[in-house]
Amino acid sequence: MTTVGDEQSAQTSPAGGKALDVDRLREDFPILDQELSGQPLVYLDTAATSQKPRCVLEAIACYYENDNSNIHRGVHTLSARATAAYEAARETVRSFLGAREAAEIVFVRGATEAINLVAGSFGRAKVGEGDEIVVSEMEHHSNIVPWQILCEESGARLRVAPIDERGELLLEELEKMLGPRTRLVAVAHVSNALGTVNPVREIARMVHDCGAVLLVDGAQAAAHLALDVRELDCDFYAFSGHKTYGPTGIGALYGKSELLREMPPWQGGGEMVLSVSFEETIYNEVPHKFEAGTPNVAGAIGLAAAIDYLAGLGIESVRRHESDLIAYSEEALLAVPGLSLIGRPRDKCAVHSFVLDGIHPHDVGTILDGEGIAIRTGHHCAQPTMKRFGLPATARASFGIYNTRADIDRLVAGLDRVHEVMG
Ligand code: C6P
Repeated sequence: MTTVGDEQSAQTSPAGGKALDVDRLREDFPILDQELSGQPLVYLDTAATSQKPRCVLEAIACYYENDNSNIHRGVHTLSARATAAYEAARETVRSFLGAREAAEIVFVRGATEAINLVAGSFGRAKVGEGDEIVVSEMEHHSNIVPWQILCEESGARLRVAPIDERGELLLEELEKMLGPRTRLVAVAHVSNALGTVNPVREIARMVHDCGAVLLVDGAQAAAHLALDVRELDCDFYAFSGHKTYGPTGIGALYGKSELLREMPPWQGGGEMVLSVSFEETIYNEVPHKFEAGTPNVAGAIGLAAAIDYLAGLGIESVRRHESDLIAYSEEALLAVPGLSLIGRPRDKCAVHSFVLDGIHPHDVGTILDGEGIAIRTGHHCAQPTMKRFGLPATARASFGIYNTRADIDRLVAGLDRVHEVMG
């Protein structure tokens, strides 16, 4: 047994919340009630995408069965109902993120599109030759490549704040990089490859002290942590619905209203305009200015249903349950011969990345699949993070509200099977 990083991982414990009735809530997820390879499914890939509770599936079906229409356009009743449901979903997201106004919530396809929107709009308007964008070494490709494209086009420079062996951001190194040339800092709230929870509030203070803005990639945080963008004091916050028990193809970008109002449009089309002539086009108000074309109405309604579902469970209870899973699985995994956990951050959320001595992660994933256990293997779209740890890939088990200690026991038994098969 070896560990990468410091000996002790000081898992922060949640403030409270009552215990989740996981056996009961699993009944809300029809997909979990099936066998794979003759074994009950154990789903440990929520970081890639979460499963969807029945209320989300029903909300989407109900919309298509009763209200389906284009929005903000028709005068007819169905259009009015669809518009009201879509805008109500925006209000649900506003409240979920703790934003001041619904106008600060832009519906997008997901975290990737949200970040590209900021790079393409804020970046195009505010970033020029000699300016600097700072990201961290633990970012997902979605929070690297849009900034690389922006830098190529603008002549700005991309700088990378390093992480340590635990998988924690070196805050003093980050602070040293910030200066008058810094325009924007983009960091994950939670790393998808390491599970690290970044101290966003502290980072925001540093970033604002140098006059730059902070974008937080919340793709891996939104389903797991209590969020309050005003308390975090970030300027932009991005997340995906499908990792938050909602459908694919929908997510949201929060942006402080003064920034969104100043930013130029990103994509052009219907809905983002008030009037168009060949001489002059007048753009719509935020957030509609950033929602060109017919949006994913059903997706927004499904996302709102997912957020209501999570809120009904209580995010403190979710955090409490998942912290227990992280602590229980950490101990269990470290007892597996030849297993190394990659990253031992003191504040970890819902993810364990690991490698087994002498066994390729893909073999681990394939053999576990044969045992009915779904994990993710590969570089997790975080190749620079893998490089930092000198690895091409890891195996990753990630947790959600429906996972149990019994799932982790099955994972550990599955890893014994991996050893048997691989000799
Ligand atoms: N990570 C994973 O298995 P989209 O694809 O737009 O919904 O999310 C992109 C994204 C952005 N940031 C982070 C931190 C992420 O984890 C992801 C998606 C998945 O880890 C798929 S690669």
